[in-house]
Amino acid sequence: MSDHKNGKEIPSLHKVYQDYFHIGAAVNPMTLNSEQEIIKKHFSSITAENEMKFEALHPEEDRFTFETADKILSFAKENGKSVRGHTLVWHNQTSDWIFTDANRKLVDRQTLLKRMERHITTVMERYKGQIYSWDVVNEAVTDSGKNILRDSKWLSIIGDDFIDKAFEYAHQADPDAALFYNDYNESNPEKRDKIFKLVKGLVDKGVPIHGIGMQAHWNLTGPSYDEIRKAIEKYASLGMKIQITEMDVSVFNFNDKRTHFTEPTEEMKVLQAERYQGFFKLFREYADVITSVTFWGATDEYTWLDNFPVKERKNWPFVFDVNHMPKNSFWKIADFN
Ligand code: HAH
Repeated sequence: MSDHKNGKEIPSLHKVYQDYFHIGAAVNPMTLNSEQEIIKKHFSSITAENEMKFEALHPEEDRFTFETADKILSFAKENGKSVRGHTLVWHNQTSDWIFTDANRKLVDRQTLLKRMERHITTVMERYKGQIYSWDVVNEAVTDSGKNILRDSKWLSIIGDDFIDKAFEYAHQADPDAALFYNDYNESNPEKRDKIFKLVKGLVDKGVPIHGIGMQAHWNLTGPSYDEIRKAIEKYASLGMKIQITEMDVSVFNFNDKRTHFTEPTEEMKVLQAERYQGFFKLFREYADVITSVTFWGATDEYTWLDNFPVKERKNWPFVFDVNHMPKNSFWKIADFN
């Protein structure tokens, strides 16, 4: 990997931002190998893309599987990287055993609370002191309708306070970890107001919550800078820290079904660079409340968006290209003075 591009030295992105916030990347065992040089040079924080999710760590009631997550933590330690934890309570990628008994019937509230507590406590105590912030609850708010909370087994079995309990157990397990509520479509005005109401309710009840994770799965046309700014300001008005937790800037609109592109068009590249410039300008303005900005990957060689929401639609959402070279999107956020 060369450190120069056309005679220009490539600065380390996290060093450029050291007086502002962490620059993070989601990693997995494959990218920790294939994209290792980029991860080491440009990111001060890492998050396991899938390896700390419920189903990865706790496939059966009495069996925890920490090996892969442990390796990610060792990489972080050896390379001086901070770690964000993702995620403890979620409706996806969660083993079904937690909701059911031996006869495959749904368990009662007390049983599920006990199981939730054991999961949170075991995981957080194992990594105590090594993880600066945790996504305690992920994506509990619904996108449509007037309800605030999404229909899920956590909600139907425990009730609205499953969120309060998750934060209480988490705070008990590691009182020094910053505890986050994390969600997507976080800048959409309707969903933003629901997230705001939910978190305000928690804060008013004295639930130990410290921040809101804005996933930031954005694209070339939305959300607007104005919507993002309003979301940051509303969330921060609750005294919450903000982390940008899963940033990627898709070159497609969500439902664009075109799968034939083998590389991004010039227009996509130009627009993406402009968008990255605008987003990071905004983040720098709010550096007093934003404590980290994590991309949901590192280079365009691999992204979950290659298969979501449209299968086999290659995407190029990051600031490093498929060959790990800095894109114009990189220079727009690295060279801002
Ligand atoms: C996220 N959901 C999850 O938090 C993360 O764990 C996963 O690896 C990828 C994305 C985002 C999401 C979305 O943007 C739209 C619909 C459903 C889920």
